[in-house]
Amino acid sequence: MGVPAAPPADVPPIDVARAEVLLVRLPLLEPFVTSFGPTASRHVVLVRLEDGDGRAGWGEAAPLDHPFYLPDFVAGTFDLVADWALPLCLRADVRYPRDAARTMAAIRGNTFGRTGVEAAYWTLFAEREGCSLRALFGGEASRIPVGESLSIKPTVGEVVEEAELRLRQGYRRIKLKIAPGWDVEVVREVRRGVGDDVMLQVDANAAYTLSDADRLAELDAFGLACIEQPLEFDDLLGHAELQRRLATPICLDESLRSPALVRTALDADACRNVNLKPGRVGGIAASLDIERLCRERGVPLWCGGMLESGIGRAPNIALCSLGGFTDPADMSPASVLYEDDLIDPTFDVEPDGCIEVPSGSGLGYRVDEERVRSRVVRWVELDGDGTVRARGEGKEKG
Ligand code: OSB
Ligand code: MG
Repeated sequence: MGVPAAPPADVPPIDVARAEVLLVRLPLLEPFVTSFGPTASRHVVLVRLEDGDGRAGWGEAAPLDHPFYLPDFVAGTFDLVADWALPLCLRADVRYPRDAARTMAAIRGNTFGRTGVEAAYWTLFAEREGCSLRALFGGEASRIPVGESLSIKPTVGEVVEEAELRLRQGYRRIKLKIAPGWDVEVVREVRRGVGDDVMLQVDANAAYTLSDADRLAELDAFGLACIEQPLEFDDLLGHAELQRRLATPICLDESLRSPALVRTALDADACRNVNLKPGRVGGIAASLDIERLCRERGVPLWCGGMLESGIGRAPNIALCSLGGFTDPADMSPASVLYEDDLIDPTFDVEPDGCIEVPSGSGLGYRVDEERVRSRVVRWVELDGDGTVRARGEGKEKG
């Protein structure tokens, strides 16, 4: 159906009675290693909105714990959400999800925090309407293809082994993390191991400079779907210059932090492939705008991941059901990354490399509230008008 900019008069507004912001620890099975270093500790910020009838809407803000991917980091995001983004929405008496995005547009940057709040409004609205996020976003596919993003490992052999394992499990695409000194050889060995027919791509997480252009051009020999974010996060013109020297399409991740930046990057030919993470581009309404832009221009588009829990992945999976998402998503299930998930049951990859898009109302998954509360390290509770009711640390919140 898709939500019009202003909902029809007969759709009752959301009325938030109570809100919580929870900083929650997620137990990673092993550190996730990229060119910016290991991510060994993982927390996310959860937003829980409750209406007067006791219905809940959940959202997740998932920057990393540290500021080495982008400026956003999880402790700062907790304060941003609890002290600014959520009170702004509650005081403005936001009544529809798109109004939440518009209200928070007053906040500069801090895209991950704003998205967590916006997602909670979308899921509460869907829950109240008894419809799925997929229906709300206007998506169609009932299943979506997924790929996996492979951490940097002690040896090339271990990367080849994991790539082969994931392909046996059905994954449709392999993405290798690269860094100077961990690039051409790894790609050569993985390509040799998996064969020419497998969709393969690399992600540099901004580890190179233009002076590495010749080295990066050596990757043209391996039939990669794209080279993701080779240069600095704020260097669109550098990427345009590099694209002129590469046959492989450049994909941007870190650089694309709003719909306007996606448009600018495409106009400048700074990328020919788009990684969309709702938290990075400024939210769900922003994601819907970018999906339309890429579909109209015929630009390959796929959903990236931020090691989210199932609560964070849920709206991403629903977005992927829209026609503009052409390539497999970085949406591997929690079983690959974590001891357990915050949703129960969690989703899994089926033998053909797809995950099912939920058709149930609201988030589409059951949140394991007991597990969530056992992992809370910091929390704030607010009234429906944005007044702080209580705040505390860890176990008090049982
Ligand atoms: O660059 O795409 C990235 C995880 C954290 C931060 C940045 C990135 C990633 C991934 C993981 O590649 C993808 C996933 O969530 O499974
Ligand atoms: Mg990336």
